[in-house]
Amino acid sequence: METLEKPALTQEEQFQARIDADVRIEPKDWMPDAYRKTLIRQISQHAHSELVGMLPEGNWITRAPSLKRKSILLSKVQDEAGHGLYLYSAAETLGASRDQMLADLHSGKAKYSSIFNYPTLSWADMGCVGWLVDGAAILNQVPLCRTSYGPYARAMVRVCKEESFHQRQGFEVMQTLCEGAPAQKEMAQEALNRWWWPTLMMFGPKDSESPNTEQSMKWRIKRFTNDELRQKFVDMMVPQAEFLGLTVPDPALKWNEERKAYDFGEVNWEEFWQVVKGNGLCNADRLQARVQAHEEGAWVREAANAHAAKRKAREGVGA
Ligand code: BYC
Repeated sequence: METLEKPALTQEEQFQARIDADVRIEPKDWMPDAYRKTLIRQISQHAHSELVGMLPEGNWITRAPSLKRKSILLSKVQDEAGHGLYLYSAAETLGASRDQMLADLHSGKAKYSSIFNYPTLSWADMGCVGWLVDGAAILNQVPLCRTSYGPYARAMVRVCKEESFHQRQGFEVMQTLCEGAPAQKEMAQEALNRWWWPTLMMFGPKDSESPNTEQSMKWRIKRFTNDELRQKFVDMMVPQAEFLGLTVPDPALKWNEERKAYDFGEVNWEEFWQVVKGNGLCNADRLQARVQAHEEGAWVREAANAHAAKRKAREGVGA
């Protein structure tokens, strides 16, 4: 009797079968070009966000209200630099060059998170960045610890541990202000009013308008959609705002008993796309500060390279 042989799986089908079985993809494994490209795009944008993300908080290091607050803020900003480094390294395992990634950031070609194009105007903004922005980052990044690409997933484990500390410190800044004088509580409310909507934008466009979500979900690069994470964020943050005695600036916000989730108002997508396109309040300043820091750091890179070359020659590496 004739047996019907199953046609062999294509390389792409084998790849998808590994993803579906939750087997991690490692740098030397075969992968579709589009998977590699999507990962380089997402990881490098993420790395850039960490670097640019140092600037709004860096703005307050010299003006922190106490030595304790100053040293906490300083180490938080240093952590962000470290996150950028893990992420650039993860992108390099996919064949991306660090010089090229940085050149794309400096020329304005590469994207980074919209949130860092808003100014930090008061000390309460340090509370809001930690509480809301890092809170959003954690919600987005904890699932990325299970992303399908090994080096990215492993980098995220450490990033998330540090982000949890950052978020706690932000909440604690907010709590201190809310339990303080009326003027301090007002400052906290005013900061929440400015940061709430931009934080909701961090999760990206609505699913129906997100060109990358569907494929990234199939490849398990993303484990939740933009809208799913945004909803989780609102559900997590509203009780925290209530605990602080603050009002979330959204008149449409309402608990929906049927969905067991909050209904909330529409994000201003026009503002989001303007910021993404480079027209936000601080886009130009942020890029200029990054370019200047890179130029001023040239001597450090040159010295490190010269030192490495000398050591290589002395130890006969490569001989
Ligand atoms: N800002 O198809 P979509 C942090 C772009 S670090 C700017 O949904 P995707 C922190 C998107 O790139 C925060 N651009 O894209 C650091 C795409 O454009 P391209 C960063 C945005 O990739 C220091 C287009 O819009 N976190 O929290 O499937 C201190 C269409 O979007 C934004 C990460 O990078 C935005 N908000 O989903 C404190 C996490 N949203 O590339 C805190 C990893 C979307 O096609 N990244 N765009 O030209 C991700 O999870 C995903 O890339 C996103 C977007 C959810 C952000």
